Amino acid sequence: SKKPVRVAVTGAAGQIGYALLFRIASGEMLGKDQPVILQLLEIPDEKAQKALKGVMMELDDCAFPLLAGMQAHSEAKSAFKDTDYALLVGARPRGPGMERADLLAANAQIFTAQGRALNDAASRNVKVLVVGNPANTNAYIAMKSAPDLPARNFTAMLRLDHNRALSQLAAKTGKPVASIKNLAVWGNHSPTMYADYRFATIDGASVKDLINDQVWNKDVFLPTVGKRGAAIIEARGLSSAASAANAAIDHMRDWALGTHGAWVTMGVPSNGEYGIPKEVVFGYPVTCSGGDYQIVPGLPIDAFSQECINKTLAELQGEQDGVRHLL
Ligand code: NAX
Repeated sequence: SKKPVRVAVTGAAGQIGYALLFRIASGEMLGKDQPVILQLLEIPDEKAQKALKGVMMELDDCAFPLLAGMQAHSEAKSAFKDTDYALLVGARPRGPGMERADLLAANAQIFTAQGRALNDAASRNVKVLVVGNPANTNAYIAMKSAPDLPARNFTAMLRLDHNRALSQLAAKTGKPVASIKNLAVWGNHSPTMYADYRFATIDGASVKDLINDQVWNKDVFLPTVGKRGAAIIEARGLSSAASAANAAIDHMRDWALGTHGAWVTMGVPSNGEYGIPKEVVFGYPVTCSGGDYQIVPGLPIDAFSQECINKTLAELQGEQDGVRHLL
């Protein structure tokens, strides 16, 4: 049988954590033959640590055959020791009256510390997924704080946007979600993201031709996907949790086990692809194989798409400029 791998999860007692840990432990992320050791991080606060213990009691009670070990941590360096995968879910939420700059600064502090801890303690091949918002910028901060690790091992979650877009396209076309191929989401995990179905196909037919409605694209589809998080909060009274955890599972599974040619969306540091400045952590269509990802090359960008990409890039660069002095 396979040797266990170490999976660190931060914010482990939060609502995404609760929807995520059981699926990792059951083998949905890394495969039904891959034992895992969970290294769980929460803030030192007594209530958070106690809640984490409760989640671990429930994990125990599942008697998962693949769960080879589990630890609670209140400090990043011990939580990330030798870890092969790190899912950075915990972040500082926007409190009442909190300015955007304060939010960026609070998260910059968390993600510089966690980036350094990964740099010092994690496996040299660690795969990092940042879920905590602002996810792209937090991933950028962690990457910049971990100079001894490969930059490309730091990624941000845009998979929820990707999956939301797939679901809207399935509803619009009346076709199964699984039949839709080659969707791309560009940019920031925020309402400015650009979900792009120009290359998407269903059973070989162009989704763009099937829908053939640019007004729907611009006035219905993009706002629906972009504002979906707010719509969930409005309906549920809480932010997306199970769907966010599901997207995190999808992202890590595909990165680790491959997509067999299928496109998925990951936020990854740019090497200048599609004119995005180097190091900006940007949502791109990628394929995964051999434990690595490749940005889909050579896609034509029309005027409307360029305008959308410029807008989401400008937002990301604004965030990045707002934290650069803190790095
Ligand atoms: P919760 O508030 O339920 O849980 C967050 C947990 O993180 C808390 O238990 C808190 O104690 C812990 N935490 C805070 N700072 C920490 C630190 N420095 N180290 C370790 N743990 C820490 O939030 P939840 O609903 O689970 O959401 C978590 C994050 O995901 C938020 O930042 C949220 O904005 C973000 N999201 C990102 C999404 C994406 O697609 N990228 C979608 C869903 C979600 O909104």
